[in-house]
Formats: sequence, structure tokens, C-alpha cells
Amino acid sequence: MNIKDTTQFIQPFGVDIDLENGIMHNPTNHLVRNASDMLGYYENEDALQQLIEAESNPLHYEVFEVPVPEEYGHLMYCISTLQPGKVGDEYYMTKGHYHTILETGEIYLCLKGEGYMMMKTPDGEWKAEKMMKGRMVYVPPYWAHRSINTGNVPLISFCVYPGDAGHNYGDISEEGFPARIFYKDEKIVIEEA
Ligand code: S6P
Ligand code: ZN
Repeated sequence: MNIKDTTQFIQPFGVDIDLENGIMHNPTNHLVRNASDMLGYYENEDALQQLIEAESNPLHYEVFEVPVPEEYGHLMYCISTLQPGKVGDEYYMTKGHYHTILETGEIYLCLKGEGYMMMKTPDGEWKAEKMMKGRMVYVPPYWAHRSINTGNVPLISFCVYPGDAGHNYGDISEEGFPARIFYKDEKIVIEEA
């Protein structure tokens, strides 16, 4: 067998996932983001501060990974579990990112809950695709992506993307996305910035 320099040879393995609670057993990486990690991301910064102080900095989302080599040919995967809630009128969301290698896509299979995958391109085009249990959202190459939970239970997804994709948060923290999702007048409303 000719093993390429680009792509390590590793042993096959299996991973147990609690689909109902959105937990990967024995993850080697467990990322936890609380409200205080989201400073600058919501429209209503005062409401976020209030949440941090009055509700003891609640959990926002978790990502469980069993990392594989971050290389061409491997497939990185994770379970992403985003709590229900609002900051002011705006639904809880992840930070969102581009991939460092922009021309890499991602598959999100929604296992529980409901919400949206908010996506944008560097040129400012945007699209919000509905997420719900049993629905797969394809994030094509070049599109930044952020999950938004518009339901009452955790939004749980399984995602898969190229091992060498990487994460680029840079311009999202400065520019955000062109649209936000709120609960207003007893409805879910997608508003352009
Ligand atoms: C990675 C994939 C997920 C997110 C996770 C958290 O490409 O899209 O693992 O990293 O859902 O979101 P964020 O925006 O904080 O990385
Ligand atoms: Zn991604």
C-alpha cells in the first residue's frame, strides 16, 4: 500500500452517541460555550450581560469530537448541541465560522429540535435553511455557517467535514451575518441587518 505524506494511516474505530441527549461518549474534545463566550455576537449586548449576571452565565452550546488527523482525506465529525433560549428577542445561536480552507463543505444531520442554519458568503449573499429532526442541511464550500435554535429543546446535530477544513471565526466576530432570527409578535422572524 502506498501511504501518502498528506494523509496518515490510522486504525478504524467506532464511537457511541446518545442521540436523544446529544452526547458523544468518551469524546477526546469537549468544547463548552457559555453566554459569556458570546460577547459581541448578539444584537442586544445589554440583554446578554443581564443573562450572564442574573442567570449565572448559562450554557449556550457544546461540541463533542473524537478528532481524527486534521488532514486531507480524513473526515472530521462532531455532535453539536445548542441549548434553547433567547438573548433579548434573539434566539440562541453558535458563533458561526468559515472554514480556513474556504472551498470545503459540511454536512449537518439534525437529530433533535428545530432551528435554522444561517449561511453567508464572503460576498454577502445569505440563506437560512430550516433544521429539524431528520433533515440534513448541506453547507456548500465557501459558505460560513451558524446554527440557531428556535425551538424549546436542545438543537442536536451530527456534522461531518473534511479533516483539513479548519475554522475561521475572524470576520464573523467583526461583521456578523446579514440576518438574525428573533421571536417577535409571537412569531419567528428572520430580519435582515
Ligand atoms: C465544524 C462544525 C461544528 C461547529 C460547532 C460550533 O466545522 O461546523 O463543529 O464548530 O457547531 O459552532 P462554532 O461556530 O462555534 O464553531
Ligand atoms: Zn464548519
